[in-house]
Amino acid sequence: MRGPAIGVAVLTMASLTTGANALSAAAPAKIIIDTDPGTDDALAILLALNSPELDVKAITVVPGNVTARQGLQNALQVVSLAGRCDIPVAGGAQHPLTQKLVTAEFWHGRNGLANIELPPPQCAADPRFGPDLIIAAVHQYPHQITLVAIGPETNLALAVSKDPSLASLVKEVIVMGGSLSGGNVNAAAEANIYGDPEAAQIVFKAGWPLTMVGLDVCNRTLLTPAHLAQLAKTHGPENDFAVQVLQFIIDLARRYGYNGTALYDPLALGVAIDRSFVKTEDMRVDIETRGEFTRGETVANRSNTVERNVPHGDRLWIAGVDRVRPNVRVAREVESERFIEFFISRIAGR
Ligand SMILES: [Ca+2]
Repeated sequence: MRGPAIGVAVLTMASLTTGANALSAAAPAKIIIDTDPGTDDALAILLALNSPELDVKAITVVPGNVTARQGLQNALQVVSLAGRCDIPVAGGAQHPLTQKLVTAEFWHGRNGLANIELPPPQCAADPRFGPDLIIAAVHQYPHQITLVAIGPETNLALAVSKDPSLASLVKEVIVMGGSLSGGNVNAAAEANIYGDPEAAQIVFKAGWPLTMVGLDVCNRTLLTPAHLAQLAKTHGPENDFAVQVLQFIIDLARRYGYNGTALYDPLALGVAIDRSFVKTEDMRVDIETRGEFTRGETVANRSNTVERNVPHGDRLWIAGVDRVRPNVRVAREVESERFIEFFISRIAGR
């Protein structure tokens, strides 16, 4: 764990030679959360706001689980609940790049927040356009910002398309999305990628350091009724809200045969806080944007090789095997119980 005492020590010699980079190693990690709130988004935001390892520079809202308008309202309500009106919260894209918006009130409640009516937000929306806010923040803090995308990747795609220099100026990008072993929307696609596959392909091909925290790994972070009972023993506005949200999604999951709910978006924030929650493997991952059955699938090359076919008479034949360069650190393992306990500890009593 990084501690404040280390930060003071670094101020002496290292800052003279390497400047901001040395400081940032000890200071809280600067992040921007791009989100479609969303029940698990709300839990992820609360985790981030209660984690001293993170310095949340902005929250940008993307349509997905709910419309852009509802999502902005929800983000403002959650940030208000946490008493953090100092954090800019901005709207962004109003729809996916090319396809129709698919919303998920079915899973998240009619308002996206488990039908819980939070008080009207105390915080006001930042008037800037989310992707522009991302661009400005990355330039203000070059090589220091981690973008954590926990919704469809429309805003990130718009930002890096408008300003390709972001690819070399962000510290890293952490995405909750995709899967190496089937989807939740259908057999192939995970919801965040399915929500805007063209945007996801731009984000996956952008050339920035990208970590994928996928569905298959998140599914192992199953917060059970026993965990919920543990969190329900403590109280506070955020704690009580989280308990209500979790109760809603656990009840919903039970109807589909699950004894608990996976902490999808919170795990992406967990990785931003402490990378050792997951183990990753470097792979070439592309997004299927066509595909009769597979639109929105994250197509991962486990061996990072492709056969090279060349013309040979009236056919092709295999002339060799080429290596492909990995573009994604794909989470493969997760210390799920440690993460769930960590999540609970950060929300408890807040
Ligand atoms: Ca989300």
